[in-house]
Amino acid sequence: QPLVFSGVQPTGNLHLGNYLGAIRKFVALQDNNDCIYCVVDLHAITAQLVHDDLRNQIRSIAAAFIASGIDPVKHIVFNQSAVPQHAELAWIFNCVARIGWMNRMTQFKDKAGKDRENASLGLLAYPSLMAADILVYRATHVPVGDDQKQHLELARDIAQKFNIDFQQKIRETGTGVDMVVGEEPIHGYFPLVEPLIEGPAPRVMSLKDGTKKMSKSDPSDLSRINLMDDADTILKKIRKAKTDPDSLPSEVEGLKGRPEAENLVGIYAALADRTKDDVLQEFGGQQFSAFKPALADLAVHVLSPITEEMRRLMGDTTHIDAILRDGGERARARAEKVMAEVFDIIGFLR
Ligand code: AQP
Repeated sequence: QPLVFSGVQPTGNLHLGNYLGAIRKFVALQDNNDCIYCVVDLHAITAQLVHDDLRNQIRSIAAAFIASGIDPVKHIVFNQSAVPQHAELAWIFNCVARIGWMNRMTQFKDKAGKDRENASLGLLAYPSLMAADILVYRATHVPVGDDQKQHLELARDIAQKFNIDFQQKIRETGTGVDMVVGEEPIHGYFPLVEPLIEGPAPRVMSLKDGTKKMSKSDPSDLSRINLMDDADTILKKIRKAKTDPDSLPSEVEGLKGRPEAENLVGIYAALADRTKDDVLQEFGGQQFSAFKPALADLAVHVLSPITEEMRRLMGDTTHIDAILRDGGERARARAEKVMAEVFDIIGFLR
Protein backbone atom coordinates (compact mmCIF):
# COMPACT_ATOMS: atom_id res chain seq x y z
CA GLN A 1 0.00 0.00 0.00
CA PRO A 2 1.76 3.23 -1.09
CA LEU A 3 1.92 6.00 1.49
CA VAL A 4 3.15 9.49 0.59
CA PHE A 5 5.03 11.66 3.10
CA SER A 6 6.78 14.99 2.67
CA GLY A 7 7.71 18.07 4.68
CA VAL A 8 8.53 21.74 4.32
CA GLN A 9 10.56 23.81 6.78
CA PRO A 10 9.04 26.93 8.36
CA THR A 11 12.17 28.97 7.69
CA GLY A 12 10.95 32.00 5.78
CA ASN A 13 8.86 32.88 2.77
CA LEU A 14 7.98 30.04 0.46
CA HIS A 15 9.07 30.55 -3.13
CA LEU A 16 8.29 29.16 -6.55
CA GLY A 17 10.94 26.44 -6.09
CA ASN A 18 9.19 25.12 -2.98
CA TYR A 19 5.87 25.31 -4.80
CA LEU A 20 6.89 23.55 -8.03
CA GLY A 21 9.43 21.17 -6.47
CA ALA A 22 7.20 20.12 -3.60
CA ILE A 23 3.75 21.56 -2.85
CA ARG A 24 2.29 21.32 -6.36
CA LYS A 25 3.30 17.65 -6.41
CA PHE A 26 1.71 17.12 -2.98
CA VAL A 27 -1.59 18.34 -4.42
CA ALA A 28 -1.37 16.13 -7.51
CA LEU A 29 -0.61 13.01 -5.46
CA GLN A 30 -3.56 13.29 -3.10
CA ASP A 31 -6.17 11.97 -5.54
CA ASN A 32 -4.81 8.43 -5.64
CA ASN A 33 -2.81 8.09 -2.44
CA ASP A 34 -2.92 8.28 1.32
CA CYS A 35 -0.76 11.37 2.08
CA ILE A 36 0.87 12.91 5.14
CA TYR A 37 2.22 16.46 4.79
CA CYS A 38 4.25 17.95 7.58
CA VAL A 39 5.57 21.37 8.58
CA VAL A 40 8.99 20.26 9.79
CA ASP A 41 9.57 22.69 12.63
CA LEU A 42 12.19 20.53 14.37
CA HIS A 43 14.30 20.86 11.22
CA ALA A 44 13.91 24.63 11.31
CA ILE A 45 16.13 24.96 14.39
CA THR A 46 19.09 23.00 12.98
CA ALA A 47 20.70 25.85 11.01
CA GLN A 48 19.39 28.72 13.17
CA LEU A 49 18.21 28.14 16.71
CA VAL A 50 16.25 31.29 17.45
CA HIS A 51 13.47 32.41 15.10
CA ASP A 52 11.19 35.42 15.23
CA ASP A 53 7.60 34.35 15.32
CA LEU A 54 8.16 30.65 14.62
CA ARG A 55 4.50 29.90 15.41
CA ASN A 56 3.25 32.10 12.57
CA GLN A 57 5.90 30.70 10.23
CA ILE A 58 4.55 27.22 10.97
CA ARG A 59 0.99 28.38 10.37
CA SER A 60 1.92 30.04 7.09
CA ILE A 61 3.38 26.82 5.64
CA ALA A 62 0.21 24.98 6.65
CA ALA A 63 -1.80 27.82 5.07
CA ALA A 64 0.21 27.39 1.84
CA PHE A 65 -0.62 23.66 1.83
CA ILE A 66 -4.33 24.33 2.27
CA ALA A 67 -4.44 27.30 -0.13
CA SER A 68 -2.71 25.19 -2.80
CA GLY A 69 -5.46 22.59 -2.56
CA ILE A 70 -4.40 19.95 -0.03
CA ASP A 71 -7.38 18.35 1.68
CA PRO A 72 -6.57 18.15 5.42
CA VAL A 73 -9.58 15.94 6.16
CA LYS A 74 -8.85 13.21 3.64
CA HIS A 75 -5.12 13.47 4.30
CA ILE A 76 -3.00 14.60 7.26
CA VAL A 77 -1.47 18.07 7.70
CA PHE A 78 0.41 18.70 10.95
CA ASN A 79 3.59 20.12 12.47
CA GLN A 80 6.44 17.79 13.31
CA SER A 81 6.97 18.83 16.95
CA ALA A 82 3.39 17.74 17.73
CA VAL A 83 4.44 14.11 17.23
CA PRO A 84 7.35 13.28 19.58
CA GLN A 85 7.88 9.94 17.84
CA HIS A 86 9.77 11.73 15.02
CA ALA A 87 12.52 12.75 17.45
CA GLU A 88 12.40 9.37 19.18
CA LEU A 89 12.95 7.41 15.96
CA ALA A 90 15.60 9.95 14.88
CA TRP A 91 17.59 9.03 17.99
CA ILE A 92 17.47 5.37 17.05
CA PHE A 93 18.50 6.26 13.49
CA ASN A 94 21.40 8.31 14.89
CA CYS A 95 22.62 5.02 16.26
CA VAL A 96 22.02 3.21 12.94
CA ALA A 97 23.61 5.82 10.63
CA ARG A 98 27.39 6.30 10.50
CA ILE A 99 29.11 9.67 10.99
CA GLY A 100 30.83 9.22 7.62
CA TRP A 101 27.45 9.05 5.87
CA MET A 102 26.43 12.38 7.40
CA ASN A 103 29.76 14.05 6.65
CA ARG A 104 29.27 13.33 2.95
CA MET A 105 25.97 15.21 2.67
CA THR A 106 26.35 18.20 0.33
CA GLN A 107 23.60 20.15 2.12
CA PHE A 108 25.53 19.84 5.39
CA LYS A 109 28.72 21.01 3.70
CA ASP A 110 26.90 23.98 2.09
CA LYS A 111 25.04 25.03 5.21
CA ALA A 112 27.89 24.46 7.67
CA GLY A 113 30.30 26.41 5.45
CA LYS A 114 33.99 26.58 6.36
CA ASP A 115 33.48 26.58 10.13
CA ARG A 116 32.19 23.01 10.32
CA GLU A 117 33.29 22.47 13.92
CA ASN A 118 30.87 25.19 14.90
CA ALA A 119 27.81 23.82 13.08
CA SER A 120 25.13 22.38 15.35
CA LEU A 121 25.09 18.65 15.91
CA GLY A 122 21.46 18.85 14.76
CA LEU A 123 22.54 20.15 11.34
CA LEU A 124 24.83 17.14 10.93
CA ALA A 125 22.06 14.76 12.04
CA TYR A 126 19.41 16.48 9.87
CA PRO A 127 19.13 13.57 7.38
CA SER A 128 18.62 11.13 10.22
CA LEU A 129 15.61 13.13 11.46
CA MET A 130 14.36 13.36 7.88
CA ALA A 131 14.55 9.57 7.54
CA ALA A 132 12.62 9.28 10.82
CA ASP A 133 9.94 11.72 9.59
CA ILE A 134 9.21 9.41 6.68
CA LEU A 135 9.75 6.03 8.26
CA VAL A 136 7.85 6.67 11.49
CA TYR A 137 4.82 6.16 9.20
CA ARG A 138 6.59 3.52 7.08
CA ALA A 139 5.87 5.84 4.13
CA THR A 140 6.95 4.62 0.72
CA HIS A 141 6.94 7.65 -1.59
CA VAL A 142 8.39 11.12 -1.00
CA PRO A 143 7.75 14.05 -3.37
CA VAL A 144 10.66 16.51 -3.11
CA GLY A 145 12.83 18.85 -5.16
CA ASP A 146 16.00 17.54 -6.71
CA ASP A 147 18.13 19.03 -3.89
CA GLN A 148 16.76 16.41 -1.48
CA LYS A 149 17.78 13.39 -3.55
CA GLN A 150 20.92 12.65 -1.53
CA HIS A 151 19.01 12.79 1.77
CA LEU A 152 16.50 10.26 0.46
CA GLU A 153 19.28 7.91 -0.62
CA LEU A 154 20.53 8.14 2.94
CA ALA A 155 17.03 7.33 4.24
CA ARG A 156 17.17 4.17 2.12
CA ASP A 157 20.61 3.31 3.54
CA ILE A 158 19.33 3.75 7.10
CA ALA A 159 16.25 1.60 6.43
CA GLN A 160 18.36 -1.07 4.80
CA LYS A 161 20.92 -1.20 7.63
CA PHE A 162 18.13 -1.37 10.22
CA ASN A 163 16.41 -4.17 8.28
CA ILE A 164 19.63 -6.17 7.99
CA ASP A 165 20.91 -5.56 11.54
CA PHE A 166 17.56 -6.54 13.06
CA GLN A 167 16.59 -9.23 10.55
CA GLN A 168 16.27 -11.93 13.16
CA LYS A 169 14.26 -9.75 15.57
CA ILE A 170 11.98 -8.56 12.78
CA ARG A 171 11.14 -12.20 12.03
CA GLU A 172 10.72 -13.12 15.70
CA THR A 173 8.33 -10.23 16.33
CA GLY A 174 6.34 -10.93 13.15
CA THR A 175 6.39 -7.24 12.27
CA GLY A 176 8.15 -7.35 8.92
CA VAL A 177 7.10 -7.72 5.31
CA ASP A 178 8.71 -9.47 2.36
CA MET A 179 10.37 -6.99 0.04
CA VAL A 180 12.82 -7.05 -2.80
CA VAL A 181 15.96 -4.95 -2.55
CA GLY A 182 17.64 -4.77 -5.95
CA GLU A 183 17.18 -8.37 -7.02
CA GLU A 184 17.35 -9.78 -3.52
CA PRO A 185 14.27 -10.77 -1.52
CA ILE A 186 14.53 -9.75 2.14
CA HIS A 187 12.21 -9.62 5.11
CA GLY A 188 12.37 -6.05 6.35
CA TYR A 189 10.54 -3.63 8.61
CA PHE A 190 11.15 -0.24 6.99
CA PRO A 191 10.40 0.27 3.29
CA LEU A 192 13.11 1.66 1.01
CA VAL A 193 11.55 4.97 0.05
CA GLU A 194 11.10 6.08 -3.54
CA PRO A 195 11.80 9.74 -4.23
CA LEU A 196 9.32 11.47 -6.56
CA ILE A 197 11.44 14.13 -8.19
CA GLU A 198 10.62 14.07 -11.90
CA GLY A 199 8.74 16.80 -13.78
CA PRO A 200 9.81 19.76 -15.90
CA ALA A 201 11.18 21.79 -12.95
CA PRO A 202 12.74 19.42 -10.38
CA ARG A 203 15.23 22.15 -9.42
CA VAL A 204 14.02 25.70 -9.96
CA MET A 205 17.00 27.99 -10.37
CA SER A 206 17.58 31.58 -9.26
CA LEU A 207 16.15 34.21 -11.62
CA LYS A 208 19.48 36.02 -11.39
CA ASP A 209 21.81 33.05 -11.97
CA GLY A 210 20.68 29.90 -13.78
CA THR A 211 23.39 27.83 -12.11
CA LYS A 212 22.20 28.52 -8.52
CA LYS A 213 19.13 27.01 -6.84
CA MET A 214 16.25 29.38 -6.12
CA SER A 215 16.41 29.59 -2.34
CA LYS A 216 14.88 31.33 0.66
CA SER A 217 18.30 32.37 1.90
CA ASP A 218 19.50 34.15 -1.28
CA PRO A 219 20.11 37.77 -0.20
CA SER A 220 18.57 39.08 -3.44
CA ASP A 221 14.77 39.07 -3.40
CA LEU A 222 14.88 39.46 -7.21
CA SER A 223 16.36 35.95 -7.41
CA ARG A 224 13.07 34.31 -6.42
CA ILE A 225 9.32 34.59 -6.75
CA ASN A 226 7.73 34.35 -3.31
CA LEU A 227 4.30 32.81 -2.89
CA MET A 228 3.24 36.03 -1.15
CA ASP A 229 4.43 38.34 -3.96
CA ASP A 230 1.70 40.45 -5.58
CA ALA A 231 1.11 40.50 -9.33
CA ASP A 232 3.20 43.63 -9.96
CA THR A 233 6.16 42.19 -8.11
CA ILE A 234 5.95 38.93 -10.08
CA LEU A 235 5.80 40.86 -13.36
CA LYS A 236 8.80 42.98 -12.35
CA LYS A 237 10.90 40.00 -11.22
CA ILE A 238 10.25 38.05 -14.43
CA ARG A 239 10.95 41.13 -16.55
CA LYS A 240 14.28 41.56 -14.76
CA ALA A 241 15.19 37.84 -14.84
CA LYS A 242 18.56 37.12 -16.40
CA THR A 243 18.45 35.68 -19.95
CA ASP A 244 20.76 35.38 -22.94
CA PRO A 245 20.37 37.34 -26.19
CA ASP A 246 19.21 34.41 -28.37
CA SER A 247 15.63 33.52 -29.22
CA LEU A 248 14.05 30.37 -27.78
CA PRO A 249 14.88 27.09 -29.54
CA SER A 250 12.12 24.89 -30.90
CA GLU A 251 13.41 21.72 -29.17
CA VAL A 252 14.67 20.88 -25.68
CA GLU A 253 18.18 20.01 -26.98
CA GLY A 254 18.56 23.67 -27.93
CA LEU A 255 18.40 24.63 -24.23
CA LYS A 256 21.72 22.90 -23.44
CA GLY A 257 24.31 25.38 -22.16
CA ARG A 258 21.58 28.01 -21.67
CA PRO A 259 20.71 27.57 -17.97
CA GLU A 260 18.57 30.71 -17.64
CA ALA A 261 16.51 29.87 -20.73
CA GLU A 262 16.12 26.28 -19.57
CA ASN A 263 14.97 27.46 -16.15
CA LEU A 264 12.30 29.83 -17.47
CA VAL A 265 10.97 27.24 -19.93
CA GLY A 266 10.92 24.63 -17.15
CA ILE A 267 8.98 27.01 -14.88
CA TYR A 268 6.46 27.70 -17.63
CA ALA A 269 6.02 23.99 -18.33
CA ALA A 270 5.58 23.11 -14.65
CA LEU A 271 3.06 25.90 -14.06
CA ALA A 272 1.07 24.90 -17.15
CA ASP A 273 1.34 21.12 -16.52
CA ARG A 274 2.95 20.73 -19.92
CA THR A 275 6.29 19.33 -21.12
CA LYS A 276 9.19 21.59 -22.06
CA ASP A 277 8.97 20.27 -25.63
CA ASP A 278 5.36 21.27 -25.81
CA VAL A 279 6.13 24.78 -24.54
CA LEU A 280 8.95 25.17 -27.07
CA GLN A 281 6.67 24.11 -29.88
CA GLU A 282 4.59 27.15 -29.02
CA PHE A 283 7.37 29.64 -28.23
CA GLY A 284 10.32 28.33 -30.31
CA GLY A 285 11.84 31.12 -32.43
CA GLN A 286 10.39 33.87 -30.20
CA GLN A 287 12.44 36.38 -28.21
CA PHE A 288 12.38 36.56 -24.42
CA SER A 289 10.62 39.92 -24.80
CA ALA A 290 7.60 37.92 -25.99
CA PHE A 291 8.04 34.87 -23.73
CA LYS A 292 8.54 36.72 -20.45
CA PRO A 293 5.13 38.47 -20.42
CA ALA A 294 3.43 35.14 -21.19
CA LEU A 295 5.34 33.49 -18.34
CA ALA A 296 4.51 36.35 -15.97
CA ASP A 297 0.80 36.14 -16.84
CA LEU A 298 0.79 32.41 -16.25
CA ALA A 299 2.64 32.75 -12.92
CA VAL A 300 0.18 35.39 -11.71
CA HIS A 301 -2.76 33.30 -12.90
CA VAL A 302 -1.57 30.24 -10.95
CA LEU A 303 -0.14 31.93 -7.86
CA SER A 304 -2.50 34.81 -7.10
CA PRO A 305 -5.47 32.65 -5.95
CA ILE A 306 -3.06 30.80 -3.64
CA THR A 307 -1.64 34.06 -2.28
CA GLU A 308 -5.11 35.44 -1.69
CA GLU A 309 -6.26 32.31 0.13
CA MET A 310 -3.09 32.23 2.26
CA ARG A 311 -3.73 35.82 3.31
CA ARG A 312 -7.33 34.97 4.19
CA LEU A 313 -6.30 31.93 6.24
CA MET A 314 -3.61 33.90 8.06
CA GLY A 315 -6.12 36.67 8.88
CA ASP A 316 -7.66 34.49 11.58
CA THR A 317 -5.48 31.51 12.44
CA THR A 318 -8.13 29.56 14.39
CA HIS A 319 -8.92 27.39 11.37
CA ILE A 320 -5.26 26.57 10.63
CA ASP A 321 -4.60 25.83 14.30
CA ALA A 322 -7.54 23.41 14.36
CA ILE A 323 -6.28 21.64 11.22
CA LEU A 324 -2.79 21.25 12.72
CA ARG A 325 -4.16 20.01 16.05
CA ASP A 326 -6.39 17.43 14.39
CA GLY A 327 -3.61 16.37 11.96
CA GLY A 328 -1.18 16.06 14.86
CA GLU A 329 -3.50 13.73 16.77
CA ARG A 330 -4.08 11.49 13.75
CA ALA A 331 -0.38 11.40 12.87
CA ARG A 332 0.55 10.58 16.48
CA ALA A 333 -1.84 7.64 16.56
CA ARG A 334 -0.14 6.14 13.52
CA ALA A 335 3.39 6.90 14.71
CA GLU A 336 2.73 5.34 18.14
CA LYS A 337 1.90 1.99 16.52
CA VAL A 338 5.11 1.99 14.50
CA MET A 339 7.24 3.00 17.50
CA ALA A 340 5.72 0.23 19.62
CA GLU A 341 6.88 -2.29 17.00
CA VAL A 342 10.29 -0.64 16.73
CA PHE A 343 10.68 -0.93 20.54
CA ASP A 344 9.81 -4.63 20.32
CA ILE A 345 12.27 -5.19 17.48
CA ILE A 346 15.09 -3.43 19.34
CA GLY A 347 14.19 -5.12 22.62
CA PHE A 348 13.28 -2.16 24.83
CA LEU A 349 10.92 -2.92 27.68
CA ARG A 350 7.56 -1.21 27.33
N1 AQP B 1 14.84 25.67 -5.97
C1 AQP B 1 14.08 24.59 -5.74
N2 AQP B 1 13.59 23.87 -6.77
C2 AQP B 1 12.80 22.78 -6.54
N3 AQP B 1 12.46 22.36 -5.31
C3 AQP B 1 12.95 23.06 -4.26
N4 AQP B 1 12.78 22.91 -2.93
C4 AQP B 1 13.46 23.90 -2.29
N5 AQP B 1 14.06 24.69 -3.17
C5 AQP B 1 13.76 24.20 -4.41
C6 AQP B 1 11.99 21.85 -2.32
O1 AQP B 1 11.06 22.44 -1.43
C7 AQP B 1 10.79 21.50 -0.38
C8 AQP B 1 10.88 22.19 0.94
O2 AQP B 1 12.18 22.63 1.14
P1 AQP B 1 12.73 22.92 2.57
O3 AQP B 1 11.67 23.29 3.47
O4 AQP B 1 13.66 21.86 2.99
O5 AQP B 1 13.51 24.22 2.31
P2 AQP B 1 14.91 24.40 1.70
O6 AQP B 1 15.31 23.34 0.76
O7 AQP B 1 15.78 24.66 2.84
O8 AQP B 1 14.51 25.66 0.91
P3 AQP B 1 15.47 26.70 0.39
O9 AQP B 1 14.70 27.79 -0.16
O10 AQP B 1 16.44 26.08 -0.50
O11 AQP B 1 16.15 27.20 1.72
P4 AQP B 1 17.64 27.54 1.96
O12 AQP B 1 17.81 28.88 1.41
O13 AQP B 1 17.72 27.48 3.45
O14 AQP B 1 18.47 26.49 1.28
C9 AQP B 1 11.80 20.36 -0.55
O15 AQP B 1 11.13 19.28 -1.16
C10 AQP B 1 12.83 20.93 -1.47
O16 AQP B 1 13.43 19.94 -2.27
